[in-house]
Order: sequence, then C-alpha cells, then structure tokens
Amino acid sequence: MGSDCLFCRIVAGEIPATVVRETATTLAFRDIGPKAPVHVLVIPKEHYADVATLGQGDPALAGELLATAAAVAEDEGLLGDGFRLMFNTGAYGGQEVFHVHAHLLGGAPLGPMLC
Ligand code: IU
Repeated sequence: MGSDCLFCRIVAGEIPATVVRETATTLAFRDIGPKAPVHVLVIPKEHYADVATLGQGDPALAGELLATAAAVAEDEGLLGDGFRLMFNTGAYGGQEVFHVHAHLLGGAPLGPMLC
C-alpha cells in the first residue's frame, strides 16, 4: 500500500518504532499506547487491511504472523502466566489502523475485555 499506511511506513523505516522481533515477512513492535505491561503489535510486512483478508489471501503468512507472536510471547516471559492475542477488525471491531495487526497483551491479569 505504501505512503498512506502508517504500518507500511514503519516497515519501510520511515516512522520509528520500538521493534522487538523481525523476520523476513513479519515485524513486531511495541504499541505506542500500551494497554498492558506488555503490549506488542505483530504485523505482516506485506499490506493486508485486516485479519479476514490476510487469512483468506495468504494463510501461510497468517501462520508466520502467529509464529512471530508466539516467539515474542516467549521472549517477553508470557508463556507461563498466559497472554491475550487479538485482532480488532473493521468498524464494529474497533479497528483504527487498517494494516492487519495482532495485539499481544500480557504481563498482568487482563479483564474480560481490553482495547
Ligand atoms: P487498532 O486495533 O487498529 O485499534 O489498534 C491500533 C493500535 O496502533 C493502537 O493500540 C495504537 O496505540 C497503535 N499505534 C501505534 O502503536 N503506533 C502509532 O503510530 C499509532 C497507533 I497512530
């Protein structure tokens, strides 16, 4: 997508982000407005608007995104106590940035709803 997409610009290095993990196809960086002690966004480098288009368009890439999220969860020490992995999707889902991103949240007990 390119210059109109904030997360494409982070992938391109045009906007700074605190990157915690990078693979050939995915990027994980800290959310600028954390809602939990650990709040990392995990994205595919390739632009897909949301998890529905990613899951239908490139299931293998969706799997790579999950693998990156799991690796970050391990790096952040979340595997023992658990964590939340979620995709806000579309208007009713509260999605604000239309480049698919998984929210990885943890580090404290989470309520029944967050974000
Ligand atoms: P949402 O699922 O689209 O609502 O989440 C977008 C997230 O992107 C939200 O948690 C923001 O704090 C976060 N974010 C960011 O990490 N860096 C930015 O430059 C911007 C938003 I704008």
